[in-house]
Amino acid sequence: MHADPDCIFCKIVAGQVPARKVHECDDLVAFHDIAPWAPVHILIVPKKHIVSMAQVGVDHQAMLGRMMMLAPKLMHDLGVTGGFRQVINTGVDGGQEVNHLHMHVMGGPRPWRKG
Ligand code: DGP
Repeated sequence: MHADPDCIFCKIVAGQVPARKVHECDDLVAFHDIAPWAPVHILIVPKKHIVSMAQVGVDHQAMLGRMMMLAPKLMHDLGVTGGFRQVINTGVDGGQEVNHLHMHVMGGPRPWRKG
């Protein structure tokens, strides 16, 4: 598994930094965001260190499809019934702060920050 020793999400994937994980499979991990914008705010990350959507290629298509489709399952499992947002920030101008590809999945009763 490719990992960056300085990456906080790689450390969460490896279990070296604690996180409230809600899912783990061959290529993805999902856990609660430490600074939630919404009542339920999950991050879905690839286990492999990929910096952002600007670095993905055709080899990542299946993983990205699984990432996209994991969101509704997790929201259902976490009791979110009224809808949710899926957001990926890419690069500095995209507002990305952690340089390990991640999808925000946010739901729960409004009002909450639009982000
Ligand atoms: P972004 O701006 O898209 O790069 O969002 C990064 C998110 O990662 C932000 O909402 C806060 C979250 N985050 C940063 N560090 C940690 C951490 O150590 N643990 C958890 N659970 N979330 C973190």
